[in-house]
Amino acid sequence: MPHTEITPNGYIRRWWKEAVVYQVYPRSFYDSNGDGIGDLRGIIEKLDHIKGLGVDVIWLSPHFDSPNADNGYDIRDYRKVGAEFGTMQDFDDLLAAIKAAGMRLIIDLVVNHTSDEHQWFIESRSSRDNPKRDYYIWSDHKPNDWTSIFGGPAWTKDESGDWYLHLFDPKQPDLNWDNREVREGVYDIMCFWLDKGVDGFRMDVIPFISKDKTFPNLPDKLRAKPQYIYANGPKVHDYLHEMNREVLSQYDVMTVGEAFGVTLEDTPKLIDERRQELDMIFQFAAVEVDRGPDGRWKPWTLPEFKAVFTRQDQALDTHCWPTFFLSNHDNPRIVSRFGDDSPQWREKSAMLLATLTLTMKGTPFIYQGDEMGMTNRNFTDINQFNDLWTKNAWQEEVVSGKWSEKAFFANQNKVSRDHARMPIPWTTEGGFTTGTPWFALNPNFAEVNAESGRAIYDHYARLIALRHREPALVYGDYKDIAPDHPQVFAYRRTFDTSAFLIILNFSSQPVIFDLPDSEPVIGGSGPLQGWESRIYRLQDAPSPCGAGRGRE
Ligand code: TEU
Ligand code: CA
Repeated sequence: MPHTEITPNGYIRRWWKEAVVYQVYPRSFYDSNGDGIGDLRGIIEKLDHIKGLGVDVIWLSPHFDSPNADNGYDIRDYRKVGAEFGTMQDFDDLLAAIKAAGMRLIIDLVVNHTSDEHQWFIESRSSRDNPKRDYYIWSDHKPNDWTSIFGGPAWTKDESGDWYLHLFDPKQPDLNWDNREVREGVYDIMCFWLDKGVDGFRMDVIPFISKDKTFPNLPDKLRAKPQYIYANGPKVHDYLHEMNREVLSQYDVMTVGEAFGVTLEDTPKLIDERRQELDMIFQFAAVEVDRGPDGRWKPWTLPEFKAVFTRQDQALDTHCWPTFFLSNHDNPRIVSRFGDDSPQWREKSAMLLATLTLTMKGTPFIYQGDEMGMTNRNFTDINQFNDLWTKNAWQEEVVSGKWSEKAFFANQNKVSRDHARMPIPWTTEGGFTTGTPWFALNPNFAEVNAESGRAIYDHYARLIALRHREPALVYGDYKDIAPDHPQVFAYRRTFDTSAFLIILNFSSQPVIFDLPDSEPVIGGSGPLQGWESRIYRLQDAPSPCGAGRGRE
């Protein structure tokens, strides 16, 4: 263990706590060869765009060989680059270019399940006595009523007459982590990439890896949210600790687990650094604020949203480190969801959400396109969607007659994962590809693109630079100073000798709010205007004019 430095408020300093992460969804980032699909060379060509933001780490969504039932989250060969993304040489060149630019790279580890086309599953399903039969979870009858996160039953009957478990699509069979050979196989894959020099992993639905083999039925109250059962298998902590001991602790890397279904109460079990499992997890409470008990869209309020962060802060002590994210490839666009995507307010509210993301406690994750203020689109036809989750919902909700088409589109236009998956519009002409894009660009690309989004991009870059200069914005204590205010999100970050006050107007109306007399570090002066965000530095000792900490 290298020399450890502890902050005055008790955090062990680590590079990944101080980092800002940018997520690339390669299929939609930039197409370098005109086949319509974003690729690894495309990321190299646009690396200056990422580097210019000042981010430290790139998280690359799956770049592996995959039949793409779930856009790469169904992996056929973990040691092979997907042909549409390029070659292993392209990967090595990308990694080298990222390092040369002074950044790090983490990749997606998707090992709760494989593709059904993975060699292990091909062997496993080939016969009941195949040596790899036990690599997956088989049963000679349907053992329970578990449902797939994507809809329908979680068990599929195979040709042998046995049933296999898939918590996602039938093309994503779940691995049997109780089999030591499976775990070793996964650890080998991890070492393969770590030895190339990658700096860690984002781990897909990692709390789901351990299954309760007594297979209890879903309790009634969790029927609509089975993830809270799936995330609580009996051995998840044993396996993550083992993975840490055997693999992760041998490298200076970061891990962030996608903790779908993990409660705040259970979070420290995964990330308390004394337990040596994961470094960080993604908590879902903030992005579930606009979802009802059935997962459908519901209106949200600012006090509910703010309360998530106070609860989180109170639940985690200095042995745990949070993340902050509002979007990724599974979520709608932040400006449409938490901001205002009308032409008048899109840019300002996108900037406010950037200010929020980069001044909160927890390692911030930015999703590609948010730095240009990309929006949701208005889907009007089922054929405009790509995502299997939405297509399944169409079958279950509309084709079955349960919902009207109108209700379906009203919901999907709020929640669809496809909002985030449209290709990046680099120019007013689109500029993603010279060919036909694999998925249509958002029809607003002429107005919303990297060129027109320059002011938003520059704002991100300024904020990232500020966060890097100011330990108070990384490690500082967090306090919401107006939790009940319906329009304003205002919080302090205080640290040793420095402190900041961040004030965000989550509305298009000007607001009267008690503001410091000093000039903000970022933001305008006078009363707080619609969607305005400001950052004030608070003076330690009250200044003669009375500005600073003593005043607010
Ligand atoms: O996501 C887990 C997951 O369950 C989400 O897709 C969830 O359903 C969604 O966020 C609800 O809003 C991970 C990946 O991020 C996702 O892209 C994959 O489809 C999924 O696992 C299966 O690998
Ligand atoms: Ca391509």
